[in-house]
Amino acid sequence: MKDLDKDKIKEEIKSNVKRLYRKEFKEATEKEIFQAVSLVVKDEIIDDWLATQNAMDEQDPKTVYYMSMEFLMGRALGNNMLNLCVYDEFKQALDELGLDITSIEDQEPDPALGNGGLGRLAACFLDSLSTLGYPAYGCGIRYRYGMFKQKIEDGFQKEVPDDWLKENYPFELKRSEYTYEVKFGGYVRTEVGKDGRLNFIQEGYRSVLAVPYDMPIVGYNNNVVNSLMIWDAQPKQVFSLESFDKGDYVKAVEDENLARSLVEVLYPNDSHISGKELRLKQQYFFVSASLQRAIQRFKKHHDDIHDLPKKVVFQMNDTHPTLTVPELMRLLMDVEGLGWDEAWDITTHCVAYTNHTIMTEALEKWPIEIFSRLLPRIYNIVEEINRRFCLEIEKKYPGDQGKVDRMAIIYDGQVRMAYLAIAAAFSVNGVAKLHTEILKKETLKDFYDMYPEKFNNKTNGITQRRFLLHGNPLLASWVTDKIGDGWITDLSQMSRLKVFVDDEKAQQEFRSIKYKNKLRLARYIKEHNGIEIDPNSIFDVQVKRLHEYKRQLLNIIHVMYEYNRIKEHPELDVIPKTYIFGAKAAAGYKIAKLTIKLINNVAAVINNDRSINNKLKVVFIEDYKVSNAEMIFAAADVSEQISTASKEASGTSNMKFMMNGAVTIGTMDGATVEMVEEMGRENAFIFGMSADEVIEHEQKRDYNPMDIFNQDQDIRKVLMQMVNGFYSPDNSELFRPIYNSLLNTNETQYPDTYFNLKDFRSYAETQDKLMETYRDEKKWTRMAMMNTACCGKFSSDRTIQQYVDDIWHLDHIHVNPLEDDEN
Ligand code: 26W
Repeated sequence: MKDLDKDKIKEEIKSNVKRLYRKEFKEATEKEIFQAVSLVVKDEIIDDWLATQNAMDEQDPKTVYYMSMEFLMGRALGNNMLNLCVYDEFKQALDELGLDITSIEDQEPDPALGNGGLGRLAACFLDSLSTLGYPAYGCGIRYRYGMFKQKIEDGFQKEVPDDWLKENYPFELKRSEYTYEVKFGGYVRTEVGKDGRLNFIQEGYRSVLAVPYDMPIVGYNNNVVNSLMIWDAQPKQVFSLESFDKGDYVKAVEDENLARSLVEVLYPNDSHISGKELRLKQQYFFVSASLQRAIQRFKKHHDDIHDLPKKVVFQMNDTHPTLTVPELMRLLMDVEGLGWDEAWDITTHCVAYTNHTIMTEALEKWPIEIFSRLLPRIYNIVEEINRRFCLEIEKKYPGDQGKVDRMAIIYDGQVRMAYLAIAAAFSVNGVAKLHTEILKKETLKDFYDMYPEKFNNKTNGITQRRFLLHGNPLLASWVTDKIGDGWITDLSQMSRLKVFVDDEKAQQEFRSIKYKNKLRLARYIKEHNGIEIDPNSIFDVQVKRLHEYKRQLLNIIHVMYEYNRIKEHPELDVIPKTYIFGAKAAAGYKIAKLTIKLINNVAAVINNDRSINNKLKVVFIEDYKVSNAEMIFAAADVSEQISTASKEASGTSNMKFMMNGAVTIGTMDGATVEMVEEMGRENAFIFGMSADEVIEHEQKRDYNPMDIFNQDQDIRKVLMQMVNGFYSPDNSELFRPIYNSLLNTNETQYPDTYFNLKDFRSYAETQDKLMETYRDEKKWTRMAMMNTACCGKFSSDRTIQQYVDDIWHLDHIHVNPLEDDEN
């Protein structure tokens, strides 16, 4: 489709090097060449981007605005080349210039404007929206510093700022023409207008300018390029002596500080709410700016604002963008001049909400003191929404004050954001079947009883274009060899691989690809961690954010147990195993950070014990992020999905492993349940309590880990080693807090909240079974191949199609490539 051949590419790269750096090509550094290559790719994108814009103007399709505090995009260069279908041409061109395409890709900073699952899901969704040809904007924040870089020093996590914009980032475009003002604080004055209506006027406020940067979201081979708009903040006027003269000195400095601090940093926390005022400011900032741009776009083609729901839908990615509700109300009433009922009718037909967690610590609540001071007019509106909502509850459940208290949006001095979102949204969805059922039956039961029609499930998915086509080129071309390349845009075709799972030759090919990917990861680990690992050992991998509920602790306790066993029984015939961890802990999450230290200390002891003959190795990969994740999934034999059942809303790394032919050891939690449904339980290693059992124990409060500790000598030994200096000779008390979290009853918290000890035996037995299965090469390869063959359901293309069918009802856009003479 492109008239770019490798010779033209070479020419353009060289000329860009000259243009950008006034250098001959041979003198350029890899960084400079990365910029030059990116510029060629960007030029390719621009025409399609424009054409998509034109198509949207002409066809005026219904458009989704995906509102999210986080977009964990990962690197763009390789992905863009692939989606433009020019990757091979670039690879050849660079080859002929004496360069390796992956080392050029490695020069790109990893745009990490997100924490984990929720942010990465948003990025996968954008890729699918463009590929399926649906009009969409991602709306977020252009954090100056994204997710911190993780350094491991003496086994401890150290957070280092992620200065991703230090050098010019090639895949963004500043759009100053879409600058909007966003106001904070002050007070609201009312005034009766000429028409007799009450007008609300905010005065004495601080304000900033929101300036968007657009990033292109390239669809696969279809000329569609949507935009991710991420907002930067600028002061209205830069501090000047002039304003000092006018007596505005303090205001000018304050505005400047506000703008600077607003988008400074992503909150690196995805488990506990921080309740920080600045975070609420960030939320309002990007919501207000995005809505203003959306409404301005709408009004370009429409006179009647009542038609907004026909053309626009806002999807709120968790509660973080819930201010979309009152801000849309404000814009419709205070700016567009509508009355309450009309505004509410429009708003409730435009907003939808996705829930991503049942963990109560993560459910956002804002103290009304902060909320009303920072957003006085918005607070007014939320109060009125709450007043009307409580009346509605009373009407439905007369006399049931308990109901009203449980469901009120404003309660006990706080604004409950999830309840605000549900009261206004026309759709509320969970992210896996089990998760949605738990929302309906437990977490949000009152709301489900009141609005059953709002609730629906949308099981998460991932984009095969990044996590197979780009991340695992060997397996990708093997799949294409076997079944053609239709899977790239229709993952359900993967099921056609099933005919090969018993084919000896195919099995051998599959194994050899896995082996090569293991070599690639081993090289990376050697380079980045200085640890030598054996590609013939089983790669058992757990990579995800560090959380107690995800139970990295269960994993490392089991490693400690295995180590003891090998020491005690050197005659045991075990297959060498390499346990690989990768995880960032929120900077203030003490027990999570200590778990990282424990993993590293256990690694130090085990990896240096010559007596165990390399039967066991433990590696902690520093700075787990999208770019190294792609490589890790491709190399994994075993995928650890061991959360306490009911706690992991969906999980998405489970799907990435599955696609890449790793076999899961896991609990029946999140989307793992549906993976097992697709491939059959015989193709996974399932253990532990079910969600129902967990919930029952939680309700009865009848679990006492001390009983297990007292009875199980192996567990006892491992836990004693945690506090007798075995793994921390310089400070035997170092890991006491972890020990206490498992065993100590103090009044406020339940010991072993996440049932590590309860599930331990079942986990250990299942690990043994896994190792026995691995001995049977054919059986194992078949299982691994079945994983790849059954992953079809877990494409984000499928997920997005379901959002479109059931919630968004978007129109397709048809993009015709620009004619040459238009270029
Ligand atoms: C307020 C702080 C905060 C920040 C982020 C609380 C909670 C979050 C997110 C909801 C956490 C998150 O990333 N959840 C994950 O979302 C994924 C995508 O749906 C799911 O696959 C994971 O199971 C869920 O943990």
